[in-house]
Amino acid sequence: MSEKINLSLDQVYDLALLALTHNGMSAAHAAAIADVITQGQRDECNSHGLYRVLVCVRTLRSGKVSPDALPTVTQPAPAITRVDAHQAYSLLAFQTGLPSLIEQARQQGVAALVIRNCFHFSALWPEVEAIARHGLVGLAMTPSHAWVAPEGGHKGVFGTNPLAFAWPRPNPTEPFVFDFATSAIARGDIELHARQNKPIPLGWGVDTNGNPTTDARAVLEGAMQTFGGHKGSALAAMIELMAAALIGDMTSAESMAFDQGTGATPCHGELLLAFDPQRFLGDELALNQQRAETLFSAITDQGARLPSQRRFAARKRSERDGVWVDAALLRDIEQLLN
Ligand code: NDP
Ligand code: PYC
Repeated sequence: MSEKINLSLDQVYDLALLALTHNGMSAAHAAAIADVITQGQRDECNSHGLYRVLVCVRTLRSGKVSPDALPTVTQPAPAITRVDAHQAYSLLAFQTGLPSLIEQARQQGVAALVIRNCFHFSALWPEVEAIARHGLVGLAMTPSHAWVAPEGGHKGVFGTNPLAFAWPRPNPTEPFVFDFATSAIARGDIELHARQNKPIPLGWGVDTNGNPTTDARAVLEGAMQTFGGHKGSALAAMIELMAAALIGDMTSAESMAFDQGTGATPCHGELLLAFDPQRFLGDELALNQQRAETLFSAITDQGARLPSQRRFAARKRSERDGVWVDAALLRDIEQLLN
């Protein structure tokens, strides 16, 4: 077992913030990023927690990302809010566009938030959870880099293309949330296996010759596989269409070409949708919320778990006890402060 060190959530946030600002990021961007990194570490989503500080600083040092550009908002159609991140990270752009997304969804019933020209590293559940906290249903998707082969192929075409969904539930219950890559696993998880010299399960990817392998580094050089074969492959293609072609931003292949091998965070767009149940249902809202609760009970009453149940349990534990962070990762982050 690798050595672990206990940190409070405030310590996680402060470390992320310091590493980012020390490497030239503006206070506003660093705060937005440190907040989401802390949420990832808190919910024990290690591939999108403190590990991402390394990637963000590598991206800052590559000179590709703007450390301080402020997002600007336009409204190309009544239900569409567009935020241009101007080649900075996505999270400040999301924070900037969220109030308009919520307001438009309340007015029109359905609304979209389009984020363009952003460097994007983060898990999507913090964003759909933020939408659900306003009583709205949220859906989010984004491309990444063309690391994932289509079903039946062996060369990267798709990104790891996550899809996230949140359904608000009556307080004090947490929303129903799922958030998964359309690859068999997030690339970050394969990178963590490679860092720790651990084998990966078959089915996560193939080597450069297209052969299945349990060697994490061979998959990082070869191609990742989709989850659920042709089904994940089709969903990954949909995300390239919806969150790249439809919003006028880069596909995963284009983002990878733009990177020029620097290993920076992928640069592309993101699409978020919000639906207002009150607008869909009017005075039938309570009845239909109850029908949703019946569905959730049918899952949990037989011993199955809801997606995000593990994460919400981890959140409670971390808020009480702090988080256990890999000591080697902490050493690598501390190196970034020199
Ligand atoms: P996982 O396979 O770990 O989990 C996917 C989802 O399935 C989670 O909501 C999880 O809930 C749920 N789940 C897992 N096991 C069960 C189960 N037995 N029963 C019910 N639900 C279950 O995620 P991925 O590796 O695919 O993705 C990890 C993260 O990486 C995501 O947050 C994603 O947004 C992020 N990512 C970001 C990218 C980007 O470009 N920005 C690219 C790719 C991924 P729980 O969390 O509670 O286990
Ligand atoms: O883990 O696949 C991933 C990923 C790509 C971009 C950010 N996270």
